[in-house]
Amino acid sequence: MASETVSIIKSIYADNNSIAAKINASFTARKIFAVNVLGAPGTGKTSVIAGVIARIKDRPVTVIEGDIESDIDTKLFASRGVDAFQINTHGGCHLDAKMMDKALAAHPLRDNSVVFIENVGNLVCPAEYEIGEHMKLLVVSAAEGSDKPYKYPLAFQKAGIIVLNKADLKVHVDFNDKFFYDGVKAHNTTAKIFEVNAKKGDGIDALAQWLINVAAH
Ligand SMILES: Nc1nc2c(ncn2[C@@H]2O[C@H](COP(=O)(O)OP(=O)(O)O)[C@@H](O)[C@H]2O)c(=O)[nH]1
Ligand SMILES: [Mg+2]
Repeated sequence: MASETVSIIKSIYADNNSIAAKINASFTARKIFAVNVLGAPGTGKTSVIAGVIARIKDRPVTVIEGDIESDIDTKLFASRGVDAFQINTHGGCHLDAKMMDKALAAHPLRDNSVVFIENVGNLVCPAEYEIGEHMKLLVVSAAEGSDKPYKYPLAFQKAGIIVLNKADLKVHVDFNDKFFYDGVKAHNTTAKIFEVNAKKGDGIDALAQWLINVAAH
């Protein structure tokens, strides 16, 4: 029984990954750079995306919003003139490659664009599913505490870039920098790490510039 369960889970990931690889190849061929934005609810994913895309001047930008229900963040971006569309999972705790494939057929992206996909707010499942992205951007916030790298290792392992948001709240929540950074390093020694206050914009210039450079290569 246990071995059957393992093989079914393996096959779910294999099916997902083959669709994700197809999406990724199509993005790459069309010079579309895709960032999968992960993080728990309320860490500031939308705020970080908004700050970064305001600084991308020379390429088209699209934001894809993944939520269990609602289109609040999509409406926010659309109201600012950003090309944005919604994927609702209706209970699912993450986006998967099939959902992306279907959504992209209904809403084709522009060549040479940069696309930010805000995944469902959750620090667990979204890290397990490739959705065609070139890079995972993990948003964690000081308000969540410094122990998250130890408790949710996969999201930290898979991130190409880690944004520690709500840096302004560190002093109020006894955030332990050493404990946090030791935990990150234990799982990921290559990810670029930025500390920001997405609400005020502190640190967003450097983050956006780094992403713009990576997206250009
Ligand atoms: N103090 C503070 N609040 C922030 C910061 N970034 C976002 N917020 C607030 O945190 C809440 C959730 O942000 P949001 O971007 O919607 O998070 P999401 O659910 O991860 O997309 C909002 O009320 C934001 O104004 C920050 O750097 N500092
Ligand atoms: Mg959001």
